[in-house]
Amino acid sequence: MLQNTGKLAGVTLFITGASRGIGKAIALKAARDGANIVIAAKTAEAHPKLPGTIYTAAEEVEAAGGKALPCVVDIRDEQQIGNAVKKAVDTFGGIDILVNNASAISLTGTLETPMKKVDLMLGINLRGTYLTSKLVLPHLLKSRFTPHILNLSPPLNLNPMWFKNHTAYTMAKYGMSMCVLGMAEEFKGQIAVNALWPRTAIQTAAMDMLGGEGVGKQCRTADIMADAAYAVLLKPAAFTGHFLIDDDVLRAEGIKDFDKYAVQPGHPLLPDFFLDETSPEGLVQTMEEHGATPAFKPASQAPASSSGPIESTFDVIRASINEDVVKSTKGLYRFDLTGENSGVWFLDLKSGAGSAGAGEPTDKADVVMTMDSADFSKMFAGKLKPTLAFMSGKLRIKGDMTMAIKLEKLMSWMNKAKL
Ligand SMILES: *[C@@H]1O[C@H](CO)[C@@H](O)[C@H](O)[C@H]1NC(C)=O
Ligand SMILES: CC(=O)N[C@H]1CO[C@H](CO)[C@@H](O)[C@@H]1O
Repeated sequence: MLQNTGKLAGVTLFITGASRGIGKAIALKAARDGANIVIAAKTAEAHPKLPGTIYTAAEEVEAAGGKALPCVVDIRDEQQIGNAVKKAVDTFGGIDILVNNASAISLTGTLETPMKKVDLMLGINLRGTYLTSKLVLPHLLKSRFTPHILNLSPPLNLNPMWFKNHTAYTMAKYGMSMCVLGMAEEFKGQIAVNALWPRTAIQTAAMDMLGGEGVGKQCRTADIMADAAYAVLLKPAAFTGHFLIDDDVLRAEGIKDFDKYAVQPGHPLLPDFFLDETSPEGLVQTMEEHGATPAFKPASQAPASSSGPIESTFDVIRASINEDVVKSTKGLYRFDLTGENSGVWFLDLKSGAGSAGAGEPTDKADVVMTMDSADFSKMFAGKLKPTLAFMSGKLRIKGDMTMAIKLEKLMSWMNKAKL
């Protein structure tokens, strides 16, 4: 756990959605330093299933050592936010930090999401964040401390997999992230504007309600977000425009033991939305599992897999080329392979003793052949006639046709040589 430093003593934080969960955890962490907390949230009366109101949160803030100002605010209402901002400034003399946490969620498809829900999500997440920022900004610009805006929103990941099942929610949440993108530049040198998002699901009352029984042990506690937010809020104004992940932030602070944040240490954790794996192969696999179409396959970027079926076909090709073949061909070939072993390969029968392998040819190819990688292997193994492949549309040829015909001769010669 990250130690408190006392550095937020006397600093005023305006936190939306602070009556429960992550927002409240951030409030309590700052309160332990002796910060002033404006709890701007909708809940004045306890929800039967979701305990906690702005008043119970205020009591907890005071008990932790902070000063609290609970304000009933619907962040869709300009007047109500304006009043809360004024009250905060009257009470604490200014506002130094804005945490935009308030958020609505409906993980439903386009046809299943009533416009009322769409408006709610866009109204709270996107518009509410923009509006609260707009009204708090003039006070941040006057802050005597290092002013910050911290939005609880994800990195702007345009992988369609994160849109497909819930386009409206993703658009609304990304609206918060776009506020970071824009305002970080707009207020560069004056205000630090960043986004923070959890790596894993976080246990909150709302999560228990959404996820049902058993989801809790796959979560980390809201403390990890509170500690990460605290670390970010102590950074200088130059630390801006970042899309941060909670455990990355804490690792950079020297935290090594993340079990302390787990609801059930050792239990596998549920990854949060919007975060992709770092390996391109893993990413393509995950996308396909989720029914999304990868815009590219990693093999077409880095086709150098040295053990695949295409590589072994090229081993055979390399073994059959020599100066004589080059002299009689004088052509540069490019193969754009699709399907399972997609990638770009070249066959240089133009210079020296010839060469072949993965990647783009060094010069402009005389002929480009596009086909499925499996058909390519079959063709070079003599199991699919190039002419037939071409006629049936399995093989597309662009460029010099005579070169393509020469290649057919080379192939039949290769296969005879093998026998
Ligand atoms: C989208 O929904 C499908 C079907 O319910 C599910 O299998 C998949 O995991 C979901 N993907 C994401 C990214 O939520
Ligand atoms: C009360 C509230 O809206 N809390 C939100 C704080 O931020 C997290 C992360 O976006 C949301 O899951 C909570 O709903």
